[in-house]
Amino acid sequence: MKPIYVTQPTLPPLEEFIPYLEKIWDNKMLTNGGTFHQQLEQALCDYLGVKHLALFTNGTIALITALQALRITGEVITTPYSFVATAHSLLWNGIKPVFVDIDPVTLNLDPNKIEAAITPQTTAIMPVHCYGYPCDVARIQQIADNYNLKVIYDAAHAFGVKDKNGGILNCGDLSVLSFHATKVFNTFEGGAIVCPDEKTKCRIDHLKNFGFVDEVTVVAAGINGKMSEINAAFGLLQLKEIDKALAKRKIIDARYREGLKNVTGIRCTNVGEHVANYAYFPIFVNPPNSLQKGGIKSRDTLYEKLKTNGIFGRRYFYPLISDFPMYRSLPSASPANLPVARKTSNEVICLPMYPNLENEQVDFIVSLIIEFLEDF
Ligand code: T4K
Repeated sequence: MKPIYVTQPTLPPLEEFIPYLEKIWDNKMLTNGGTFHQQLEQALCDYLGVKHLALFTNGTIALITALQALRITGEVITTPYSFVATAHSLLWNGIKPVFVDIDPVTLNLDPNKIEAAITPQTTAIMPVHCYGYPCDVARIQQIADNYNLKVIYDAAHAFGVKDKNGGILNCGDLSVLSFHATKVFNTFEGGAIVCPDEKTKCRIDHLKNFGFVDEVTVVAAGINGKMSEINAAFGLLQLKEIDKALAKRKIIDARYREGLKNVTGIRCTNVGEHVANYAYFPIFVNPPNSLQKGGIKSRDTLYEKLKTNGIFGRRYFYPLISDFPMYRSLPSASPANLPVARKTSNEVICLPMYPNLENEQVDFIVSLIIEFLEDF
């Protein structure tokens, strides 16, 4: 049987990509803000309902650049429950991450715990809309306003996510998307910064192009964060099918939930379906006798069992970022400071979730989980 990975990109028929390649070959503009780059920026603004968006070569460089664009220094409050790129973007800017625990339902920064972590050095908050579940953006903004802090959302998982007030990508000062191959919308590698005004977009565009404003003027120590024409063209093609892909994800999400609803020891997330983009399908594994079987954690035993059967779920996000060597000596990384994040990180498995996952495959995964729990 072919392995079933946690995700698999949806690829359009190859022949549909050929005309885009022909155009690139004709124009001979391969990168540096070519036609497809411009078209994709506009198409994404329209689709996502945002005013300005700057494409990037990947989400990590976009995060690093977002911090530069707002001239963030000192300390930034962030979550330990994310992909390492979130905190790495701070270190790359010489900024000290300050980890704050997460909310047990949304799995995002707990707004009740942010204020206690603010010091005179704090300049910004970098929350993550983990799994595409929206942060409590209103509370976070209120705190930011009270303390005069910037907010940069790591929205790598949150393509197209809306809350009751509309698209969450308009929240905060900037939002950063990832278009990596494993994401809901992908350009092979890619990312973007969503920004509220033309002036900020201009600064970001300079920063992603080495700081060049024109042939002879460099206004900042910028980086090369530009998206190439091939990536942008692929994005335009992907965008045509995005609604269909999201609808398929929703069906898979519902099938998992139905299959797992009465399974003791497994819990699904519960953030309200109207807000989701079904980017991931995390489950929490917490059987009654979870430390039996030679002390091996039950989550990891299930993870291995799935692997043995060709199902490559992932423990996103284990270990916590705060446990990696470059972070663990920070005072805010202490386990006592992050109990909810730690518990979550020890229980979670993200099951395979992608539009082409078939019903039988979902049912097989569910049956393996049920069989595993019967063993206890
Ligand atoms: N912030 C957050 C919150 C993020 O989650 C991420 C990235 C970022 C920032 C940074 O954005 P980027 O700089 O990446 O744009 C993956 C992705 O590489 C990473 O983009 C993503 N988050 C993270 C959550 O997941 P890995 O190390 O788990 O990927 P990998 O290669 O093990 O892929 C997972 C599975 O997907 C594979 O087992 C097979 C399948 N796969 C993967 C690729 C790359 C495919 O079927 N095709 C593919 O092309 O990090």
